Parts: sequence; structure tokens; C-alpha cells
Amino acid sequence: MPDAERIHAEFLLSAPGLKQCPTPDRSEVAFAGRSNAGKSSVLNRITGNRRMAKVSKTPGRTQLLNFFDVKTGGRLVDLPGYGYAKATKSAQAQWQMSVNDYLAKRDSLAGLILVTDIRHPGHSFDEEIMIWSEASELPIRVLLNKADKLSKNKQRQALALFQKKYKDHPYASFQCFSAMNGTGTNQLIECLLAWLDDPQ
Ligand SMILES: Nc1nc2c(ncn2[C@@H]2O[C@H](COP(=O)(O)OP(=O)(O)OP(=O)(O)O)[C@@H](O)[C@H]2O)c(=O)[nH]1
Ligand SMILES: [Mg+2]
Repeated sequence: MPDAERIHAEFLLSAPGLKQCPTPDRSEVAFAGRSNAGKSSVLNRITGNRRMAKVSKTPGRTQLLNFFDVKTGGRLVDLPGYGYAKATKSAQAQWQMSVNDYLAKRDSLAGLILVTDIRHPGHSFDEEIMIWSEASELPIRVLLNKADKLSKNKQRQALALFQKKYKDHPYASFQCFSAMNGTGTNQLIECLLAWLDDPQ
């Protein structure tokens, strides 16, 4: 696979909460989104390694904050998903607290990738993250993932709707993506490398 189409990364550690995260000595880009939107699959696609992050048909697969060191510098972080209804209330509360804590307090966070399902826009969690990133002045790239499920025309319509809705958000950018067939991979990698290069 050509280098422009993948990011060389290796698994570093899994953390149940902020306290167990690695020393924040490198820029980090975190993958957030609802459970089952495809965060882990996107990570696997851009690293060119299908087993890098755990993927599952059952939502709620990723239960810890998983850190990956990028060879050229920086880290990628696979976060547990929001809204996994079948987890016990206390397990759900625990993950969401660890994600909220991470987002609110992690000094090395340089940018966020919000993974959404292109067919289901406008969930309340996604909206909250958009508002939060604007207030926190944190760059955010919204992925309309699972683009392979829609025609090219419907993809363009979905993208235009998002862009219109958040046209006043100064830190947001949007793109279609498919972890399944690779649509949007180069565009996303370009964005990630620019953010990871940002000195903290
Ligand atoms: N068709 C299609 N399916 C996808 C795509 N990305 C992910 N999936 C599928 O969606 C399901 C969930 O993917 P995951 O990557 O585990 O989702 P996640 O967001 O990490 O989920 P949690 O870890 O539960 O938060 C799996 O069955 C994937 O194969 C995509 O681009 N296209
Ligand atoms: Mg996952």
C-alpha cells in the first residue's frame, strides 16, 4: 500500500480512564462518535491494518481508551462509543465519564475526528460534540462514514447538509468516508498529519 494511503502506527496501551493515559508528551487526535459508527474501522483503514483496533458487529466493542503511536510523531486515540444502550447503566456511565474526562482535560489533544453514520445524521451526542469543539476552539473533522451505503448523489447531498448546518463553526470540516472501500482515506490522512505535526 503506498505511504500516502496509510499512517504507520503501533498500539501503545489501553486506559480505563484519564489517570491511566500515557504522559501527554505528544499531540493526539482522538476518534469520537456513537457506538457502531465505525471509529475502530476507520482507524484500521487509515493504518492499513485490519486488526489494529477491535471492530465488532455488536456495538460497545471498544470499552477502553486505546492509544496508538504514530511513527512520524503524535498519537491516535480510539475512544469508546456513545449511546451503547445494551451496556449496564454503570458500565455506560463509566465509559462516558472516561471519554468526557479525556475530552475536557487532556492537554495534548490537538484535534477530534467525529465519526458519524452518513445515513443517520443529527444525533444529540454529535450535536453536543460540535458545540463543545467550537467552545473549546478544538479543530474537528466530521466523517460521514459508511458512504458505501449511499449513491454518490446522496453522499453529496448529505455532505452539503452538514456543511450548511455548521457553516458558522470556525473549526469544523467535513468529508465522506468509507472504512469499507477506502473513500476519503487520503483526505483524512492529510488532515491527521497536519494536526499531529502541531507542536504542543
Ligand atoms: N458498510 C460499512 N460498514 C462499516 C463501515 N465502517 C464500519 N462498518 C461496520 O460497522 C460496525 C461497527 O464498526 P466499529 O468500527 O466496531 O464501530 P465503533 O464505532 O468502533 O463501535 P464501538 O467500539 O462500539 O464504539 C462493524 O460491523 C463494521 O464492519 C463502512 O464504512 N461501511
Ligand atoms: Mg470501537
